[in-house]
Amino acid sequence: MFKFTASSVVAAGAVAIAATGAVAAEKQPAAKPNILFFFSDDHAVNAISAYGGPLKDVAPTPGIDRLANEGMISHRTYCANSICGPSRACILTGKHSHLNGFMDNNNSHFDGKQQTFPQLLQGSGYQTAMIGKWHLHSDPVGFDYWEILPGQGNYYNPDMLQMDGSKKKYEGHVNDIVTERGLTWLKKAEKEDKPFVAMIQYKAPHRNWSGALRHITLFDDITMPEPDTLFDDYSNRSKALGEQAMSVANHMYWGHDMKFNGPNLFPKHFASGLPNREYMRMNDEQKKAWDKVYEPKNQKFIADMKAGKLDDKAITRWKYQRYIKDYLRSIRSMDEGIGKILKHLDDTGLADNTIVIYSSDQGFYLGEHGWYDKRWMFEESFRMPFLVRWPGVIKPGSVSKSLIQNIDFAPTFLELCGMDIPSDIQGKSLVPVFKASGKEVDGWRDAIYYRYTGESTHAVAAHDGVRTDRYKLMWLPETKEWQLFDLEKDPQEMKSLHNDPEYAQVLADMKKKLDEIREKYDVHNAVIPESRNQAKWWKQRQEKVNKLAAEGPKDLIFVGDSITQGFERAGKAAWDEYYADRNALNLGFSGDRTEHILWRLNNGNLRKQQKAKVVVLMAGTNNTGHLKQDPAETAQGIKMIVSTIRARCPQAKILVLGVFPRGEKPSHPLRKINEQINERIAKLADGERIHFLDISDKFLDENGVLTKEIMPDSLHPKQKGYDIWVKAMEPTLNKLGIAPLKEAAAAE
Ligand code: SGN
Ligand code: CA
Repeated sequence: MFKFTASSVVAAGAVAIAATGAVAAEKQPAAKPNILFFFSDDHAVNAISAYGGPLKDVAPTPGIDRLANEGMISHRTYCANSICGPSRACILTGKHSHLNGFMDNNNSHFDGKQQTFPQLLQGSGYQTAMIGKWHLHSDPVGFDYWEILPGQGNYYNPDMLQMDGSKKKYEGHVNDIVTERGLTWLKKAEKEDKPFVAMIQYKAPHRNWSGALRHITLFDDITMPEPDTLFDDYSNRSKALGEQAMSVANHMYWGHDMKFNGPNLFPKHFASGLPNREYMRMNDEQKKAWDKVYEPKNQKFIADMKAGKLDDKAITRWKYQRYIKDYLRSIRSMDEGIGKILKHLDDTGLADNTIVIYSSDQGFYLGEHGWYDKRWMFEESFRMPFLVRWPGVIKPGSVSKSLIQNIDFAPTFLELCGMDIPSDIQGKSLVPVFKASGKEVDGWRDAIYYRYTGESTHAVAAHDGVRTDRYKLMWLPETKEWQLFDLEKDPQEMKSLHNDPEYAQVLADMKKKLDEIREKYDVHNAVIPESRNQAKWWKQRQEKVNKLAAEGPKDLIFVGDSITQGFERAGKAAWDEYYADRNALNLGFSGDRTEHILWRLNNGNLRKQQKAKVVVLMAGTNNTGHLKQDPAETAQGIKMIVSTIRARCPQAKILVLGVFPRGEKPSHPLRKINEQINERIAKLADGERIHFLDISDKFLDENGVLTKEIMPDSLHPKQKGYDIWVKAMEPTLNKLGIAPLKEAAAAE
């Protein structure tokens, strides 16, 4: 741990205070503070007593509340994309999902090699650790130490993935284990002469909401207050609200969610199919303790149902009670764990020199709108808890209303650790907000951007939108609908005002705001994955190449558009000579722009390609040709493709080809655009995994003219063009690890 040398502390007077851990009226912040980041999964502000809320008295969270009492609570912290992996990716990168590439849980793989705050911190004199739930499909990068739950992780007797690739199984409840693993690391880190950044990330209270066994009788004799909107009928808003699959009434599993054993007896009321797998993980003794508590209640419910005592509403109410109590039970041991670690900081005198934050990846519906889960831009799931204690800087008991977003965490950590903030980070450092201790900050942001891509799980419609201090505008592309809410008059978001003539001006202003904020955050087609499945040939080709990819690892993969696909037509002879026997795969699709390639790569084209050796990429000319797209945008699309390949093919070298010249003469406007793309993407080369090669000149005569002999339509090479291409590229492929042609032949 960082001990308090004079240079580490702004004011010499603080040294003594910090070292003794004494509470002093005038604390001085350390120059190199430690950062302890507590993070959880799906914790709604309504389930934290410091936020007030209806459950504050029945289910207090004293551990977390300490941070509000001794520091600041933020009432306006929002995620950029309300699901797990995406929120975490936003936090690591300081960028919105479309620029960090992790758009959704189901299809995305996080490219850990992109710029992230832990990597930037490595080598800066900080020790970094990540312990607990990670959920980004790839291993953590940039941490000196990590130990993570695989995927979603388990509540009981969980496994944890180790840095060496092995798994370790721990007995007990996951919250207790994360706390213990966190403490163990902290105790080691304390002995080092370096400050630390530690991320201690709990699984709770994620579905299926399971408490430590010592807590499963909590709230037994209480009826939890119901939210006003438990029976929301979704009138006055888009019909998409009624089409999700996350309602307490209709989408709770008999086993998994409601904790019944045995077959679903009442299929009209309970979704069946998924048993409680957490129960199956318990040992006999744990099962016994569990059954003792759950079985009598379950049997009573079954008897009441059979006796016809419960109508539909009563059943929903019963389900809500079981749900909310289990959810709150799963929080209790986490809150205890946080309390325990905070006490450890007190006992060791570290508290004064450590900035402590509590947050969660998104909010959650606790029955509001009849729902559980998240994803929507409505307040309950859009909001994140955010509490921070910074002794000597933040006044105890501060309350902040500044608009904060999870993309702000990375730049905040960097600034707190004395690092520069790279200019492509989209979030803002929160240090001014912290220093303001609840006062308004001049020039702070006035709007937050949100974007949810849509995912099959829970069938929530894709949407994006903007929230200001008072209003929220949402756009649902599938149904082409606007939703507008006045949060001051309608905090529960029960009526969209987009058609209300009295709000016509507000609507116009908010639409403008949305346009501006999309532009500000580079939300443009080139980086937003898009399928072309509506074209039959494209869908079929997609299925065909997915099958080829799934057959097993290829050595050499070509990613691109019609120019790449042309290896199957005009370039067939060249392909046959050069690549047919070199375990190669052609992922070229005619007409594809960067956004279509992005979609494909996350939807099967690179399945099972973790061992690919070289991926050749040429893309962008259709962004130019179809849209005359700004080369900066197209280059950003190519950058996202490279990032996606890096995540999916962690061993591959990526050869980015300069986009081939198009248009006959050098002055052709589209040729110029492609040249500008190339200037930009040349910079993607990192001397390690990413390489750039521009062979444009080889296609041109001495006057820079693209002759018909090489590309008859001034865009697509004919046979001669393909010959030029493969020959010009061969030495680079060899350098990158593809055995030279002759050797390949000889090896057979
Ligand atoms: C699981 C849950 C979903 C939840 C997602 C995403 N189902 O799929 O209810 O929305 O995780 O959650 S479960 O049957 O496995 O419980 S997230 O927090 O990881 O984004
Ligand atoms: Ca989550």
